Amino acid sequence: MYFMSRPATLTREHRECFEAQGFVILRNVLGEETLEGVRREMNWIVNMHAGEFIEAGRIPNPCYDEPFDRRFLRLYESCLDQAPNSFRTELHLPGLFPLFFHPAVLDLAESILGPEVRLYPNYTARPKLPRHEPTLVLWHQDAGYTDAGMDPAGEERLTAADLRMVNVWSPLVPARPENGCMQFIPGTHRLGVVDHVNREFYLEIVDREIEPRLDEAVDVVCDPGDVVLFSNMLFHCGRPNVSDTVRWSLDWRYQDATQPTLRPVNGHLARSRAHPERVVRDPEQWSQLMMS
Ligand SMILES: O=C(O)CCC(=O)C(=O)O
Repeated sequence: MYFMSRPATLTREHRECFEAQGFVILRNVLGEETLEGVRREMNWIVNMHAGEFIEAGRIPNPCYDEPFDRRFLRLYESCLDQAPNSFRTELHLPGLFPLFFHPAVLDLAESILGPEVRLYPNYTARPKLPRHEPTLVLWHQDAGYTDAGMDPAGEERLTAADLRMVNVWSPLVPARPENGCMQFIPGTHRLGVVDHVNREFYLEIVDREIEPRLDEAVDVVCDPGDVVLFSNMLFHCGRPNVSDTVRWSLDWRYQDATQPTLRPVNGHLARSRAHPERVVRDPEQWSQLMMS
């Protein structure tokens, strides 16, 4: 069973599902206030883009009247090739704090990772546009993107498989096969890091690993408020968006903060018994930090 009702903490059933399948979908974890705050910030980013277009004389109006799931498409429909596929460094906005540091989500992360939890320095908002190759995330493991490195004591060589991470994915609009929901292949988190090839926009798992398993792919159908937890080793991709709306979503990661990130940046502490004074406190502090 992949789909669970709202948890207080990760129950034994959730944990067994996460461990056996590599993911678990938790329903209705985020409240409307959190979601509205995140959508407001996404609109703020879209306003920036609209402002630049107007200044350059490329569009006559900023399309304020368009609904959230269409406005970004309206702005870019005549120049899809110039549309950004994601926002990352832009996410240090106050309204993102209640999402990334959501107590219930952090409780879940803590129950998997232990008391020292960092927000890993890889958080992304995706306005996935219809028929837009750069937003079509190919079959991959997140671990495929992370180089190996040494452990904190400098004794052991680590790969992304050793990093003690949990990925989180959550949509701002209903995510369905038509608008490009994600797909997972259950159980593939146990296969180790497989070979990937470099495609134009993303890495892709090599054919010999993915093709025999495609029959087992499942659609990750979910609604705003739902939270998907998955392993950084799980085979996953986004379906093509063949609708006429934008599939807005966010993905972020937590990690056991006693582990190295294997990146040049360290992320931000979200829970800590050892150093509570270093935990990001509030939306204002978050908005003054950077992806670092
Ligand atoms: O949102 C998507 O379509 C893909 C997201 C993804 O690959 C991830 O969260 O690691």
